[in-house]
Amino acid sequence: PSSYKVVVVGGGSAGLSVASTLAETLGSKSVAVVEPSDVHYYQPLWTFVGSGLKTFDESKMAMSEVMPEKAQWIKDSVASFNPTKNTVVLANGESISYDYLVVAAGIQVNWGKIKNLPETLGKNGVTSNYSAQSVQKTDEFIKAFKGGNALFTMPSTPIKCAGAPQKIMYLAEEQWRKAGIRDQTKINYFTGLGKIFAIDKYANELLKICKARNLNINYFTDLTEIRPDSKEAVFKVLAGDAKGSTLTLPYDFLHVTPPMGAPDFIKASPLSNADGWVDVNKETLRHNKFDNVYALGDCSSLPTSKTAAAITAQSAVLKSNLLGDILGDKKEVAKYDGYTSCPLVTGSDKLILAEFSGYTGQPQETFPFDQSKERFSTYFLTKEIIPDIYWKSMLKGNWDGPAKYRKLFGAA
Ligand code: FAD
Ligand code: UQ1
Repeated sequence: PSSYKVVVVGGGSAGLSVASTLAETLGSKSVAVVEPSDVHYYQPLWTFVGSGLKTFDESKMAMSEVMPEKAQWIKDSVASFNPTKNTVVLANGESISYDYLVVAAGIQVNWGKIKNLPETLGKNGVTSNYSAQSVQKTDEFIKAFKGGNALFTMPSTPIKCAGAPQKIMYLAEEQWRKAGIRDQTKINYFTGLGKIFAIDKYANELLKICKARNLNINYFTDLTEIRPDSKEAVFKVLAGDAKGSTLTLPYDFLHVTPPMGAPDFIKASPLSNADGWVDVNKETLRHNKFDNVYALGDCSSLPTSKTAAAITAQSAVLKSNLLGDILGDKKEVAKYDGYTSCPLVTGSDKLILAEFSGYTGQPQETFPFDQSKERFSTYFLTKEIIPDIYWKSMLKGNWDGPAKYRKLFGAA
């Protein structure tokens, strides 16, 4: 019978940034990480990989390399939770017990919800940056494109990195312009939502870019089907006069962002809220029903935009509160303010660095300049510096996000 002080479910961005500190503080054999994958991916790099600006290899590391030395890696997936018994059951049937549980299993990408997507992905111009299997195909298909209809989609469901569906459009458009085929190319963006970005400060700048580069935005439209034989994409209209009708468009290039949602095994468990996410307090990250359970990252109910950047702030709060429970010191309760960030790459040398609270909708920018303007400095930061911070500091539990720099630069 295996038993641990803390069991962490998931060895992704969130799980490892928490497990590192806990294992270091609580010592060997105290912390287990349940993670089935052999590989850990730095998914934020996939926008760059999909446009040929970084290699796929730079986005991955063997799980054995990034797993905290003092944590016990249980190489399996969690099948179910028994929070009243303080146990999790693994896919192999074994039960693991814990004093404290941290759930960090990420979001589930529902490829099968688009008719014919699983079988067409990576073939004949259909691709997605949202999978390790197809992200390199994006680069291949952008470079092989000879003009025609290019479509980029964003679903109406919550997704991870809400900017990624459009970042790849800006990078593709630039390549086609440079290749001299922009005149023969029509670019359409289809979003299931009514805005291009949730925060107006950044949405306004993005809309100017779309207008200047002749990128056509279609709102309230969800991709539902791909017809590979006729090379057509079918959309459902979600609002307006045509609500309920379908739109069918031919494509020569199609970048799909599939619908996503809470992982099924969480949805089916007593830990989930009505929408399937792990039901935690939005400030303390503690479960609303089970006091010894915490969650963070993409699988949590935290009502902010799902990014690795958000996890930098969440992990600091979670660790402070959980270590307070375990070590019994009566510190002040740490509170998460909804911080998140989306580095909106708009070309191969420029970027809009959105940083804001998902709780207030207010910008929370680190630097003393207007980050809604396209800049090379923030592009360089995102492409060359933040990946290093991720591998060397965040995964080791030593990066709490940029809040202290924001204060240093004089922001509130
Ligand atoms: P993940 O990192 O996805 O990790 C979840 C882990 O849980 C995985 O290792 C998985 O194997 C494991 N797991 C799943 N099921 C089980 C189970 N049953 N049992 C045990 N383990 C399980 N974020 C940014 O901040 N900036 C960006 O620029 C950015 N760009 C992005 C671009 C793309 C194309 C994509 C795909 C994502 C991007 N993100 C970006 C989002 C970022 O990658 C995620 O928000 C972040 O990885 C979430 O961390 P997580 O730990 O919650 O989930
Ligand atoms: C960040 O800290 C982070 O995690 C390492 C990201 O994930 C990829 C980000 O995208 C961003 C923008 C940050 C914020 C960091 C700075 C220096 C603004």
